[in-house]
Amino acid sequence: MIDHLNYIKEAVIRGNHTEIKALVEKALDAGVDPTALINDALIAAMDIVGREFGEGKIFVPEMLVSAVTMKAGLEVVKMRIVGDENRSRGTVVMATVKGDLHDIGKNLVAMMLEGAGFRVLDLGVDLSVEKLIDQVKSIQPEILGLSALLTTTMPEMQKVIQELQTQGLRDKIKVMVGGAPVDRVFAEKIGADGYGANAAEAVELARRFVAERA
Ligand code: B12
Repeated sequence: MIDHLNYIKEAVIRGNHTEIKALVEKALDAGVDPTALINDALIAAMDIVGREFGEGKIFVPEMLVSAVTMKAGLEVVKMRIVGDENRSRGTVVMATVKGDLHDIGKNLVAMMLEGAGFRVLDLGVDLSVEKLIDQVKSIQPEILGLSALLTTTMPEMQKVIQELQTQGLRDKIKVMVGGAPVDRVFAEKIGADGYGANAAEAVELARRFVAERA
Protein backbone atom coordinates (compact mmCIF):
# COMPACT_ATOMS: atom_id res chain seq x y z
CA MET A 1 0.00 0.00 0.00
CA ILE A 2 1.26 3.49 -0.84
CA ASP A 3 2.24 5.53 2.20
CA HIS A 4 0.43 8.67 1.05
CA LEU A 5 1.01 10.61 4.25
CA ASN A 6 4.73 10.03 4.16
CA TYR A 7 5.02 11.03 0.48
CA ILE A 8 3.15 14.26 1.18
CA LYS A 9 5.18 15.01 4.28
CA GLU A 10 8.43 14.50 2.37
CA ALA A 11 7.18 16.66 -0.51
CA VAL A 12 6.51 19.56 1.86
CA ILE A 13 9.84 19.18 3.64
CA ARG A 14 11.66 19.14 0.29
CA GLY A 15 9.52 21.99 -1.06
CA ASN A 16 8.28 19.93 -3.99
CA HIS A 17 5.57 22.40 -4.99
CA THR A 18 5.10 21.07 -8.51
CA GLU A 19 3.92 17.66 -7.38
CA ILE A 20 2.08 18.41 -4.16
CA LYS A 21 -1.37 18.93 -5.66
CA ALA A 22 -1.31 15.62 -7.48
CA LEU A 23 -0.03 13.83 -4.39
CA VAL A 24 -2.79 15.26 -2.18
CA GLU A 25 -5.49 14.53 -4.76
CA LYS A 26 -4.25 10.97 -5.08
CA ALA A 27 -4.30 10.51 -1.31
CA LEU A 28 -7.83 11.88 -0.96
CA ASP A 29 -9.01 9.74 -3.87
CA ALA A 30 -7.53 6.73 -2.12
CA GLY A 31 -9.67 7.52 0.93
CA VAL A 32 -7.08 9.13 3.20
CA ASP A 33 -8.86 11.12 5.94
CA PRO A 34 -8.44 14.89 5.27
CA THR A 35 -7.83 15.59 8.97
CA ALA A 36 -5.08 12.99 9.12
CA LEU A 37 -3.65 14.43 5.94
CA ILE A 38 -3.53 17.90 7.46
CA ASN A 39 -2.21 16.86 10.87
CA ASP A 40 0.05 13.93 10.11
CA ALA A 41 1.46 15.08 6.78
CA LEU A 42 1.15 18.84 6.16
CA ILE A 43 1.51 20.16 9.73
CA ALA A 44 3.94 17.42 10.72
CA ALA A 45 6.15 18.49 7.80
CA MET A 46 6.11 22.14 8.88
CA ASP A 47 7.12 21.09 12.40
CA ILE A 48 10.19 19.41 10.97
CA VAL A 49 10.94 22.39 8.72
CA GLY A 50 10.66 24.70 11.76
CA ARG A 51 12.99 22.51 13.79
CA GLU A 52 15.56 22.37 11.01
CA PHE A 53 15.38 26.15 10.64
CA GLY A 54 15.82 26.56 14.39
CA GLU A 55 18.87 24.30 14.28
CA GLY A 56 20.38 26.28 11.40
CA LYS A 57 20.14 23.33 8.98
CA ILE A 58 17.95 25.22 6.53
CA PHE A 59 17.34 28.93 5.89
CA VAL A 60 14.46 31.28 5.04
CA PRO A 61 14.32 30.45 1.29
CA GLU A 62 13.93 26.73 2.01
CA MET A 63 11.35 27.46 4.72
CA LEU A 64 9.45 29.62 2.25
CA VAL A 65 9.35 26.96 -0.48
CA SER A 66 8.08 24.45 2.06
CA ALA A 67 5.42 26.96 3.13
CA VAL A 68 4.32 27.49 -0.49
CA THR A 69 4.13 23.72 -0.94
CA MET A 70 2.12 23.28 2.26
CA LYS A 71 -0.31 26.00 1.17
CA ALA A 72 -0.82 24.41 -2.23
CA GLY A 73 -1.59 21.09 -0.54
CA LEU A 74 -3.98 22.76 1.87
CA GLU A 75 -5.88 24.38 -1.01
CA VAL A 76 -6.64 20.97 -2.45
CA VAL A 77 -7.95 19.70 0.89
CA LYS A 78 -10.00 22.87 1.32
CA MET A 79 -11.81 22.30 -1.98
CA ARG A 80 -12.92 18.94 -0.67
CA ILE A 81 -13.98 19.77 2.87
CA VAL A 82 -15.49 23.24 2.81
CA GLY A 83 -19.22 22.76 2.79
CA ASP A 84 -22.36 24.66 1.99
CA GLU A 85 -21.79 28.39 2.48
CA ASN A 86 -25.46 29.11 3.04
CA ARG A 87 -25.67 27.58 6.50
CA SER A 88 -23.83 30.33 8.36
CA ARG A 89 -23.42 29.83 12.11
CA GLY A 90 -21.97 33.31 12.52
CA THR A 91 -19.29 35.57 11.14
CA VAL A 92 -15.64 35.29 12.05
CA VAL A 93 -12.99 37.82 11.08
CA MET A 94 -9.50 36.29 10.98
CA ALA A 95 -6.17 38.10 10.77
CA THR A 96 -2.49 37.76 11.49
CA VAL A 97 -1.33 40.70 13.59
CA LYS A 98 0.95 43.55 12.58
CA GLY A 99 4.56 42.72 11.78
CA ASP A 100 3.77 39.05 11.24
CA LEU A 101 3.63 37.41 7.81
CA HIS A 102 2.91 33.84 8.90
CA ASP A 103 -0.46 32.79 7.55
CA ILE A 104 -0.54 29.02 7.17
CA GLY A 105 -2.03 28.39 10.62
CA LYS A 106 -4.52 31.23 10.23
CA ASN A 107 -5.56 29.91 6.82
CA LEU A 108 -6.04 26.47 8.27
CA VAL A 109 -8.19 27.81 11.10
CA ALA A 110 -10.23 29.84 8.58
CA MET A 111 -10.70 26.78 6.42
CA MET A 112 -11.87 24.57 9.29
CA LEU A 113 -14.26 27.27 10.49
CA GLU A 114 -15.73 27.52 6.99
CA GLY A 115 -16.01 23.76 6.91
CA ALA A 116 -17.94 23.96 10.19
CA GLY A 117 -20.41 26.41 8.67
CA PHE A 118 -19.08 29.79 9.77
CA ARG A 119 -18.83 32.74 7.41
CA VAL A 120 -15.15 33.68 7.51
CA LEU A 121 -13.65 36.96 6.37
CA ASP A 122 -9.91 36.64 6.22
CA LEU A 123 -8.18 40.01 6.39
CA GLY A 124 -4.74 38.54 5.68
CA VAL A 125 -1.44 39.26 7.40
CA ASP A 126 0.37 42.21 8.97
CA LEU A 127 -2.85 43.88 10.11
CA SER A 128 -2.41 47.09 12.09
CA VAL A 129 -4.63 47.72 15.11
CA GLU A 130 -6.29 50.63 13.29
CA LYS A 131 -7.11 48.59 10.19
CA LEU A 132 -8.46 45.73 12.26
CA ILE A 133 -10.71 47.96 14.32
CA ASP A 134 -12.01 49.65 11.15
CA GLN A 135 -12.87 46.26 9.68
CA VAL A 136 -14.53 45.06 12.88
CA LYS A 137 -16.67 48.20 12.87
CA SER A 138 -17.80 47.70 9.30
CA ILE A 139 -18.19 43.89 9.27
CA GLN A 140 -19.53 43.55 12.83
CA PRO A 141 -18.51 39.91 13.25
CA GLU A 142 -19.48 37.80 16.26
CA ILE A 143 -15.91 36.55 16.57
CA LEU A 144 -12.43 37.94 15.93
CA GLY A 145 -9.60 35.42 15.52
CA LEU A 146 -6.06 36.70 15.86
CA SER A 147 -2.95 34.78 14.92
CA ALA A 148 0.71 35.44 15.81
CA LEU A 149 3.73 33.23 15.16
CA LEU A 150 6.47 35.47 16.47
CA THR A 151 7.15 36.28 20.10
CA THR A 152 7.78 39.85 18.95
CA THR A 153 4.30 40.22 17.45
CA MET A 154 2.28 38.62 20.27
CA PRO A 155 1.89 41.99 22.11
CA GLU A 156 -0.09 43.28 19.10
CA MET A 157 -2.94 41.03 20.21
CA GLN A 158 -3.21 42.85 23.50
CA LYS A 159 -3.19 46.19 21.67
CA VAL A 160 -6.15 45.08 19.56
CA ILE A 161 -8.11 43.98 22.64
CA GLN A 162 -7.31 47.25 24.43
CA GLU A 163 -8.45 49.28 21.43
CA LEU A 164 -11.72 47.33 21.21
CA GLN A 165 -12.23 48.24 24.87
CA THR A 166 -11.36 51.91 24.30
CA GLN A 167 -13.79 52.14 21.40
CA GLY A 168 -16.62 50.51 23.37
CA LEU A 169 -16.69 47.44 21.12
CA ARG A 170 -15.30 44.83 23.50
CA ASP A 171 -18.62 43.40 24.75
CA LYS A 172 -19.95 43.06 21.19
CA ILE A 173 -17.31 40.59 20.03
CA LYS A 174 -15.56 37.45 21.23
CA VAL A 175 -11.82 37.41 20.68
CA MET A 176 -9.90 34.18 20.23
CA VAL A 177 -6.15 33.98 19.86
CA GLY A 178 -3.69 31.39 18.64
CA GLY A 179 -0.36 30.68 16.99
CA ALA A 180 2.66 28.62 18.03
CA PRO A 181 4.07 30.94 20.75
CA VAL A 182 0.63 31.79 22.20
CA ASP A 183 -0.79 29.83 25.13
CA ARG A 184 -3.74 29.87 27.48
CA VAL A 185 -1.93 31.84 30.16
CA PHE A 186 -0.99 34.57 27.68
CA ALA A 187 -4.54 34.63 26.31
CA GLU A 188 -5.97 35.14 29.78
CA LYS A 189 -3.38 37.77 30.63
CA ILE A 190 -4.28 39.92 27.62
CA GLY A 191 -8.02 39.55 28.20
CA ALA A 192 -8.89 37.32 25.23
CA ASP A 193 -12.07 35.23 25.47
CA GLY A 194 -10.35 32.06 24.38
CA TYR A 195 -7.23 30.31 23.14
CA GLY A 196 -7.06 27.48 20.63
CA ALA A 197 -3.98 25.30 20.19
CA ASN A 198 -5.07 24.15 16.76
CA ALA A 199 -7.79 24.49 14.14
CA ALA A 200 -10.06 21.93 15.79
CA GLU A 201 -9.93 23.84 19.07
CA ALA A 202 -10.64 27.06 17.18
CA VAL A 203 -13.83 25.50 15.82
CA GLU A 204 -14.82 24.28 19.30
CA LEU A 205 -14.29 27.77 20.70
CA ALA A 206 -16.27 29.43 17.93
CA ARG A 207 -19.16 27.01 18.46
CA ARG A 208 -19.09 27.71 22.19
CA PHE A 209 -19.10 31.48 21.65
CA VAL A 210 -22.12 31.25 19.36
CA ALA A 211 -23.95 28.91 21.76
CA GLU A 212 -23.33 31.33 24.63
CA ARG A 213 -24.92 34.17 22.66
CA ALA A 214 -28.02 32.18 21.80
C1 B12 B 1 6.65 28.60 7.46
C2 B12 B 1 7.40 29.54 8.35
C3 B12 B 1 7.78 30.78 7.84
C4 B12 B 1 7.37 31.26 6.47
C5 B12 B 1 5.90 31.75 6.58
C6 B12 B 1 5.12 31.54 5.29
C7 B12 B 1 3.65 31.76 5.49
N1 B12 B 1 3.02 32.17 4.41
O1 B12 B 1 3.09 31.58 6.57
C8 B12 B 1 8.40 32.40 6.19
C9 B12 B 1 9.59 31.82 5.45
C10 B12 B 1 7.87 33.61 5.43
C11 B12 B 1 8.84 32.73 7.63
C12 B12 B 1 9.46 33.92 7.95
C13 B12 B 1 9.98 34.18 9.20
N2 B12 B 1 10.01 33.34 10.25
CO1 B12 B 1 9.02 31.67 10.32
N3 B12 B 1 8.40 29.92 10.51
C14 B12 B 1 7.73 29.15 9.70
C15 B12 B 1 7.50 27.77 10.39
C16 B12 B 1 8.55 26.80 9.83
C17 B12 B 1 6.16 27.11 10.23
C18 B12 B 1 4.94 27.94 10.65
C19 B12 B 1 3.71 27.20 10.20
O2 B12 B 1 3.17 27.51 9.14
N4 B12 B 1 3.33 26.15 10.95
C20 B12 B 1 2.21 25.28 10.58
C21 B12 B 1 0.89 25.88 11.06
C22 B12 B 1 -0.26 24.96 10.66
O3 B12 B 1 0.95 25.93 12.48
P1 B12 B 1 0.63 27.28 13.29
O4 B12 B 1 0.95 28.46 12.49
O5 B12 B 1 1.21 27.16 14.65
O6 B12 B 1 -0.97 27.25 13.41
C23 B12 B 1 -1.69 26.30 14.19
C24 B12 B 1 -1.91 26.71 15.64
O7 B12 B 1 -0.91 27.57 16.16
C25 B12 B 1 -3.28 27.32 15.66
N5 B12 B 1 -3.49 28.73 15.31
C26 B12 B 1 -2.77 29.55 14.53
N6 B12 B 1 -3.34 30.75 14.43
C27 B12 B 1 -4.47 30.71 15.17
C28 B12 B 1 -5.44 31.67 15.42
C29 B12 B 1 -6.51 31.37 16.27
C30 B12 B 1 -7.54 32.38 16.53
C31 B12 B 1 -6.59 30.08 16.88
C32 B12 B 1 -7.70 29.76 17.80
C33 B12 B 1 -5.61 29.10 16.61
C34 B12 B 1 -4.57 29.42 15.76
O8 B12 B 1 -3.97 26.55 14.69
C35 B12 B 1 -3.09 26.27 13.60
C36 B12 B 1 -3.50 24.97 12.98
O9 B12 B 1 -3.32 23.88 13.84
C37 B12 B 1 7.74 28.16 11.89
C38 B12 B 1 8.16 27.02 12.82
C39 B12 B 1 6.98 26.41 13.58
N7 B12 B 1 7.04 25.12 13.77
O10 B12 B 1 6.06 27.09 13.99
C40 B12 B 1 8.77 29.28 11.76
C41 B12 B 1 8.91 30.32 12.86
C42 B12 B 1 7.55 30.73 13.39
N8 B12 B 1 9.53 31.44 12.15
C43 B12 B 1 10.43 32.05 12.84
C44 B12 B 1 11.18 33.17 12.41
C45 B12 B 1 12.30 33.63 13.34
C46 B12 B 1 10.91 33.80 11.18
C47 B12 B 1 11.61 35.04 10.61
C48 B12 B 1 11.88 36.17 11.63
C49 B12 B 1 12.91 34.53 9.94
C50 B12 B 1 13.81 35.60 9.36
N9 B12 B 1 15.01 35.66 9.90
O11 B12 B 1 13.43 36.33 8.49
C51 B12 B 1 10.62 35.49 9.51
C52 B12 B 1 9.58 36.51 10.02
C53 B12 B 1 8.73 37.07 8.92
C54 B12 B 1 7.57 37.85 9.50
N10 B12 B 1 7.71 39.17 9.65
O12 B12 B 1 6.54 37.28 9.84
C55 B12 B 1 10.57 31.45 14.24
C56 B12 B 1 9.88 32.31 15.33
C57 B12 B 1 10.71 32.40 16.60
C58 B12 B 1 10.07 33.27 17.63
N11 B12 B 1 10.31 32.88 18.85
O13 B12 B 1 9.40 34.22 17.42
C59 B12 B 1 9.96 30.02 14.02
C60 B12 B 1 9.34 29.40 15.30
C61 B12 B 1 11.12 29.11 13.49
C62 B12 B 1 12.18 28.79 14.52
N12 B12 B 1 12.24 27.56 14.99
O14 B12 B 1 12.98 29.63 14.89
N13 B12 B 1 8.55 31.72 8.48
